[in-house]
Amino acid sequence: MSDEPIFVTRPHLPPLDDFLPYLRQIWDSRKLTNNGPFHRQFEVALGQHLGVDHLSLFSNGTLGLVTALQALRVAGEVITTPFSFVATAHSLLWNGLTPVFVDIDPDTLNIDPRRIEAAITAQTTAILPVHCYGHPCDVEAIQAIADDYNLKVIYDAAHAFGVRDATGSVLRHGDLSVLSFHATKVFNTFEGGAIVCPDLRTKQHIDNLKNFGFVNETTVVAIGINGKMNEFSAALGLLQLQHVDDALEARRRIDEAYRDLLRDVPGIRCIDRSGQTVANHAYFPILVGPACPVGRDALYQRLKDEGIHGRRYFFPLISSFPMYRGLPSAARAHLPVAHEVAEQVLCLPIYPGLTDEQVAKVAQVIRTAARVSSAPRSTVAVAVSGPAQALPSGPARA
Ligand code: T4K
Repeated sequence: MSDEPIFVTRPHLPPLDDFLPYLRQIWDSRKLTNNGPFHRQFEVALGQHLGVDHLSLFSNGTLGLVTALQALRVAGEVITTPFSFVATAHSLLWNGLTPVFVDIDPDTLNIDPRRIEAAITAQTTAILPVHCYGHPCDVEAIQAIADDYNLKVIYDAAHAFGVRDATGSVLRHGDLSVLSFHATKVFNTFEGGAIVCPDLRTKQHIDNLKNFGFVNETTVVAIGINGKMNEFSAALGLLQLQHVDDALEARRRIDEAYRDLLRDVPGIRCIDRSGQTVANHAYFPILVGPACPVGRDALYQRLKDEGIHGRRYFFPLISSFPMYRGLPSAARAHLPVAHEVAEQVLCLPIYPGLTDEQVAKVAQVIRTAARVSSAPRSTVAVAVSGPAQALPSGPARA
């Protein structure tokens, strides 16, 4: 087996030769950005792929979040989760908003809707939940609260590309949903993002906002920003759409293999994905509980010593960072579940191209560290580039 380091993820890219004709077109046309032909094609193709009617492409997910909050004129306090990537809350500070952290559900690791109501004040105008690791939030409960209190709901859907629940794309919920196509995501355009909008009018407003507020050559109608996706990213996105289903299927098999290989390790919990009709297997988080003979940080280090670079997403909690820790809602006593999870979580490597040997190696290091017999109960082949007949088949269902 190769001794190359195994990272938590590796960007999925199409064959370079397939991308060269797109580059040639960009070179020939000299159209590099500002709503070029690839941008227009990709926007349409992506909407069709995701099953949403209106979306606006962005240069990254963070600018998408910042702009979504601007577009809905969110003010005052916004209820959000502390268990996310720091960009979620930073988008609030960039808009002069006050984050109000609410604890998470111990099963889904998403914001706990049962705790939202108690956090609402006269200043609350919106909820910013995150479909963490691509697991859908309890969208119905969140919407019911938003309706009762007249709050906007903006989903940070950075992890939720392609995720579907019983009613269709999870991206159709709330007032807006924001995707990320960063290199580390299940679907990447090098860097990129998108805002999913409920109607054309909102999309047009957001299109203006991401282009400095221009509506034509001489008219500026809003304090916009530069959030536009360039032609290179849009062209890559178009090409990536041809490969994304295979990539998600490869991830599904790895997810299934980890679950099988880690099933009998004491104190290790894999997160249940019930509620998703179609999952995207964006991350493979495990929780290393007290019943595990090795602690989370020791396990993280043991893996690292073996060249396996898992990540403790999302430790520390956002509420622990200096710019947030003074907020009343950031108090540890207020967020017991989030703290416990952040201290136990470890995301294992998962990406198309991770071989069955590598998956087995990751599981074996964990089993050895936890002093479980080296022979797993059963073995699942996960050769994502190997012969399909040896592998579990079927659609990417949770
Ligand atoms: N909301 C949520 C919930 C998010 O998770 C994120 C981003 C956002 C909003 C903001 O969306 P963007 O503005 O990014 O579109 C990474 C990503 O930079 C970040 O996009 C992502 N979330 C976050 C969860 O993870 P780091 O600092 O952990 O990335 P980094 O560079 O350490 O990469 C992790 C591993 O991936 C590396 O060890 C190797 C591999 N890698 C990474 C890159 C960038 C590659 O093989 N090639 C690459 O080009 O934050």
